[in-house]
Amino acid sequence: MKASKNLFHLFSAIAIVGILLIFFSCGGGGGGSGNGNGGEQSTNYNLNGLIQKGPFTGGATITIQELDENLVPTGKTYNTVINDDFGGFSIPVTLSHKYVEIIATGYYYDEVNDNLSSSTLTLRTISDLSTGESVNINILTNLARERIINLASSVFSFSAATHQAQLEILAIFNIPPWGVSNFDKMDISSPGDSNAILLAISSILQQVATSNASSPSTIVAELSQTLSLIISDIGFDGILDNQQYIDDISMASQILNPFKIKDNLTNRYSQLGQSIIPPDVENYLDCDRDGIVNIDDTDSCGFWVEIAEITSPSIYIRNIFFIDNNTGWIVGAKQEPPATGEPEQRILKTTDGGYTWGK
Ligand SMILES: [Ca+2]
Ligand SMILES: [Ca+2]
Repeated sequence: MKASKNLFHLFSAIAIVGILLIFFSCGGGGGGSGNGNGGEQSTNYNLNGLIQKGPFTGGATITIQELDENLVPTGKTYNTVINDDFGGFSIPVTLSHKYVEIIATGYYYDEVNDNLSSSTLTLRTISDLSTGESVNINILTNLARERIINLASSVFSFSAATHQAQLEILAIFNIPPWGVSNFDKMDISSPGDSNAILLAISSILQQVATSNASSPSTIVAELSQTLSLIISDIGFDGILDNQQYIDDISMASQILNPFKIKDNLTNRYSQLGQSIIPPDVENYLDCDRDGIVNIDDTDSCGFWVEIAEITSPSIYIRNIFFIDNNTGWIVGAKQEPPATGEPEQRILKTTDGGYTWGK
């Protein structure tokens, strides 16, 4: 497979150099908004986005608070509700500053347990509308919010604080940060690596809550408590130190069934009349708990991962077996069985885990 353990260490080293560069290049703090200090110039936004643990259901409430350059609420707020079961919202707002905090409270579809949450969950984001009017609120934006505020209150600009908080949170889940979108642009109902990362972390924390809950009715309370504890642990040092939660996260990452999660999500959206391709959550779990997520690991942990359709040589598969992660055979026929007689047989072999097949 690709990448390796060493690659992540390289990522970490480069990331630290990158952070230092940002740190030294933006000494003045603040963030340099186009609105400036006096900031009375108003801008109209068509603010929209998705609220997702799993998708929030209709009736969820959303509060938008304008924040000033120091991320302090100005007192200007807007309220709206979600009208569908996809977690979507859209509201025109007029703001004098580009920073907002969005707070959403509601029931959600639980993609791990395939049911609606038994009570409401509150998720937040702190976002910069100059990066776009679409702002998604999810478990990652919720984890990052307080850390961003703490970093931005020191010498970090808002964008550097956001970047740093995101690196730290991904590191808790052993996820290399390269090419990852801003948390508030991720969407569990679309394909892509960043979306897969969101779905993996959402599902892991849902599983932690499920495992720790004394009954199904307390899963959401358990999830809220888990989120609060992680937020306060990483608030000032960016590192999760609570060993119990480190172990719980690792265990959840192992026991989750990623294909059931994808099926659950696909079926849920299908029941609501929407066809989706869920992201490949299996890539960002760690099924053997060695600290390397599956996409970068050489272990397959006994489950199959779809990598490519075999188009050449053509084969009608009858059986497939592997003796290790890389070496396997397909037994089949050159074409679909004819109505009478036997089709011509074919055996193909792979030595690279199924990426290429030959005779
Ligand atoms: Ca800590
Ligand atoms: Ca692993």
